[in-house]
Amino acid sequence: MTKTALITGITGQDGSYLAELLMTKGYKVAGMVRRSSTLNFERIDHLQNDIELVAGDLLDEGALIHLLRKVRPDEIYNLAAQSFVQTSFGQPVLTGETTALGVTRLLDAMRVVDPDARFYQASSSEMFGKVVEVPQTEATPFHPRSPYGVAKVYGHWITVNYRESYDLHATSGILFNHESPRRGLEFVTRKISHTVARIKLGLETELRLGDLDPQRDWGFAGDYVEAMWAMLQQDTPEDFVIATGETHSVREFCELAFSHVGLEWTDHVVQDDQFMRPAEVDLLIGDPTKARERLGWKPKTDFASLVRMMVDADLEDVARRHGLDG
Ligand code: NDP
Ligand code: GDR
Repeated sequence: MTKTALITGITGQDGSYLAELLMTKGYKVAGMVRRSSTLNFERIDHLQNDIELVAGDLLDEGALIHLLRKVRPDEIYNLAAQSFVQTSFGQPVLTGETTALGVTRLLDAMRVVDPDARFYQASSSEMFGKVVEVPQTEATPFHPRSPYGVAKVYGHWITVNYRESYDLHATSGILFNHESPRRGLEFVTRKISHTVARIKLGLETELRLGDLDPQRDWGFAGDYVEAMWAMLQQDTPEDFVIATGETHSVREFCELAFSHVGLEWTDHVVQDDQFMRPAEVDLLIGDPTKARERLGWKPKTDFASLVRMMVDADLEDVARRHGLDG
């Protein structure tokens, strides 16, 4: 029988990769989209004939109830969020409404309409924040360092709570940073790959960044959506850390991205206080042992391949947009 999946956040980076994956597995895919004055379907343009787009917003529980009655999904992937850490310092209440309470609204709608569906919550390594152990596992205590991280901790625990209180098949995937050519331009990896391409093509000379020391466990988004799906195929819902088990600094990402196009990063990178955060997360490195043992999941794309993939994609894209030779 064909399964139906509902993806919130389908217009985002992960939503587009997950929709592609589920379609190759024969799912009927519905994606929740919120109203905007201009269309922002760039990442899912190529899928639009094959997926159903339904209107809704994590801020409106009534709309979520109607939406679930209409779609009747077997699996719900809650990827929607205000996901940019820096913005969460400037818009902490909106971030809480969407990224924290939004999870309760959707879980509650599922409890009312579709208690037998399976639910995935997009939790984050930002919950570990000021880390209390290295590497971080499913058992590591949380110490978030931003309103975004705090909101994700709420989303994580409300998912656990609905699982325990109402016996829902609700899973929280604690995913470490994952990137791709579809990453939003304000996140540091894509900001670097995109600006490196513009510098290489003569459209720009400098790259302004904040702190270069933070270290992240960076993987490829295409690999990570496979883990989301695998988690919902488990008979018993549980939480999993998804990571590569390697960490690299922002500085290392710069070095590799510039050297890939034959440039020296120190000639172009300028530090700029406006990109510094009131509280920083210095070091993240995940231990994906449980995911490997229980889900059979492991990342396929290493750090250097990820950096090259992103720079090459931006070189091609920027050249095409400007009518230049890539
Ligand atoms: P993006 O920022 O690329 O996408 C976020 C999505 O959420 C967009 O589709 C956006 O819609 C939607 N959205 C925002 N607010 C609302 C709202 N009020 N109602 C409905 N939809 C809304 O995020 P990613 O794809 O990178 O991440 C997916 C999820 O995983 C997020 O929850 C993120 O916090 C989490 N996460 C991401 C990690 C990463 O490294 N990428 C790591 C760990 C967790 P619109 O296009 O209209 O703005
Ligand atoms: P992060 O991603 O905060 O880890 O959250 P981001 O790419 O924004 O920052 C990574 C690190 O780079 C430092 N940095 C800069 N960051 C940005 N965006 N711009 C800069 O100019 C810059 N200079 C240095 C940051 O301070 C930080 O240390 C991402 C999001 O996808 C979250 O939604 C997700 O939950 C986590 O990853 C895991």
